[in-house]
Amino acid sequence: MEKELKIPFEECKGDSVIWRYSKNPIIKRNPNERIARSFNSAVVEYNGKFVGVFRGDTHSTIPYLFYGESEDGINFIINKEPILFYNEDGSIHNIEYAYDPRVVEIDGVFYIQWCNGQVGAPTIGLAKTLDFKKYTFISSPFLPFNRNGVLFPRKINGEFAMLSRPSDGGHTPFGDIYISYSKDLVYWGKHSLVMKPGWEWWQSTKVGAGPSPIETKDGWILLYHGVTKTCAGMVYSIGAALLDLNDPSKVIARTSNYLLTPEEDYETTGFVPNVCFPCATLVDKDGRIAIYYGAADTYVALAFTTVDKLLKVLLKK
Ligand code: BMA
Repeated sequence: MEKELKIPFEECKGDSVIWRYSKNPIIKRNPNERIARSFNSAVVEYNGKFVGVFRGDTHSTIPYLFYGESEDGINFIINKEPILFYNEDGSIHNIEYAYDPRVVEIDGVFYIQWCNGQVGAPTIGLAKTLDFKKYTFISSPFLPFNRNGVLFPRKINGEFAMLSRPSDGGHTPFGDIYISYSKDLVYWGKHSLVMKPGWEWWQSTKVGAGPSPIETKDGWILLYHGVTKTCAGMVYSIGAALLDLNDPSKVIARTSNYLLTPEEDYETTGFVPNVCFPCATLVDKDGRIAIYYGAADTYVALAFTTVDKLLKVLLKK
């Protein structure tokens, strides 16, 4: 019998909707000899442990994905060798670069989605694992350029559903969140718009899906990053939206205020200043949520919220 895991959680001392872990960041610079900076990473519960697929920017500055594990969801040991992905025919799938992973379990299979370099052009890579030892590459669901591929944690009306952000070559910021469906995880279609950048300055340049959406009776809660352009570069904040359970292209509500914006030193200072980039959540049976987010493209940090608080702010209860 698997032991029941206690997700990392600290109670809120004020009235924030999302609040930070008091001992942030949880992964500091140079977490091992191979990785200079780990950030924008995904953590799930597996086999009585917390396991993660971590973005690791190496000394060549090329990012790859690395496996890591932890007993408490806070202190992680990250492998020095990147994850190898195998094609169905047993050959190794060539990884040019890989970043911003998300991991979600659907019916006992763990799916990894990440931004995958293909001849220099990023698009979404999709792979699966049953045990975090052997990883099978499934498909490239979308044409380049695309980022922030995020699978829903269950099929919707009998089909897998994935959010993503088609974009241009990266020269001009552009970013709307779309949803696409697939019966087999290989062929994707029925694409439709979910949300565009918002009117408010913090989310007016682009938006991108964060962790896999959280199912509630009122809809899917989607944490997302909202980006603004300033004279000193872009600023990445965290907001939330509520999507219809049966048709998540329908946005029931979204926050007009950011819920977390770069304020602490580890968010405002680093390789890329002013970035809070959520990639994973753990949710317990009482609706407590641990959010793993990348800070300043340098650290992994942790923040907390609850399903009730998010629904309250979204539904203005
Ligand atoms: C985006 C992605 C993220 C990164 C962010 C800020 O375009 O590349 O990985 O955190 O920029 O640099």
